Amino acid sequence: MWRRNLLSVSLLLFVLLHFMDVSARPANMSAAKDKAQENKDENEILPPDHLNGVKMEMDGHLNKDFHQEVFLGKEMEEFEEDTEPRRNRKKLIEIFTKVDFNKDRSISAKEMQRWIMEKTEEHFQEATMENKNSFRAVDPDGDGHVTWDEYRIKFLASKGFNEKEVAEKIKNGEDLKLDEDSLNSLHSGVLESLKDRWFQADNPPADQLLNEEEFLSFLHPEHSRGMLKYMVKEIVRDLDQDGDKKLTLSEFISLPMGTVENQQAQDIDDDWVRERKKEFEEVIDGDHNGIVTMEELEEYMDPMNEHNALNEAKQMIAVADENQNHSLELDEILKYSEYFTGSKLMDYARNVHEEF
Ligand SMILES: [Ca+2]
Ligand SMILES: [Ca+2]
Ligand SMILES: [Ca+2]
Ligand SMILES: [Ca+2]
Repeated sequence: MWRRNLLSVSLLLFVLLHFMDVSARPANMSAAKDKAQENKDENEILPPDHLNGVKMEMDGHLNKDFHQEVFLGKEMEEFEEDTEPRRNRKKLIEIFTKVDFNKDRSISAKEMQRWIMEKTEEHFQEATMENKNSFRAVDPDGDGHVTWDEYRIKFLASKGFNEKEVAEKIKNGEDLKLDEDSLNSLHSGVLESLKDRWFQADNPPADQLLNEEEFLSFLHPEHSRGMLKYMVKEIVRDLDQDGDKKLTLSEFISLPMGTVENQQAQDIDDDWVRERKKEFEEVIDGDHNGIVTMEELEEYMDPMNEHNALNEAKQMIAVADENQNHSLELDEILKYSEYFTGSKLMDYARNVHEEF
């Protein structure tokens, strides 16, 4: 009797401990590790989730740094690295002087719009430069063309597969399905969606080879009309729950697939929902009928859209326009330095007039 009790008690303990062990395991560990690894190995040859100067990311999240990106252009990193307020202040004053095109010491919405377009172009030039290295990485023999197989090998190698083995298999026409177990370790469907995107980037006449320019639109769809449409289609597919290829507000504010690890954090964060609701109703849904179509989303995400740039300019001015004259003066922009550059200036109020 005593023994039987002991046995059931220890069994219960075992079950309890086991259960506790499972629930105590941090769920995000492996996901976080994978992500860091991914960023390190793949950022050269894999289409990025985040595109500088584009309002939405590939995973459907709003780009929260957008206005800083289009205000700072390629100087963005300088502000991040430079923590010295005096230098940042000087740089911000320099920028102010440049944005103020007619030199009346005040930035109008038109001037800001023009500046935003210029900075957007700068991001695209940077992407073009970076693409030269990325293309070299996928085209080692330098013949200027990359096949899907060549790219697929490089991609799998960046995922930790043995490059020679994979190359051999593909060369011999062997099915990669032999590797199904390891392929399962990739996000499901990632190869298919890359392949879709690859053939989408192949400009007519389709020769199934990408040259450097086509590879640029593979990595950076934001400046090619066809690829922009493709990116929008992908985002709508991920967010659309009833399959009508349009987005309602509730579809837009629920979490996209594949971000479940952040669910808890985002549940707590009401701001996230509030911001998305505001963006949906006030900006993305152009005709304000409660439905976002692919066309509306495409217009919203197009970085070269001048109408968007003007709206953004007005929004940016409104944030700091303390004297309500619909333009920005130097003291306003210095006071709201953190909003414009991401870095705070402690002594913004002092010496504003000394510079002039
Ligand atoms: Ca001006
Ligand atoms: Ca829908
Ligand atoms: Ca609409
Ligand atoms: Ca003002």
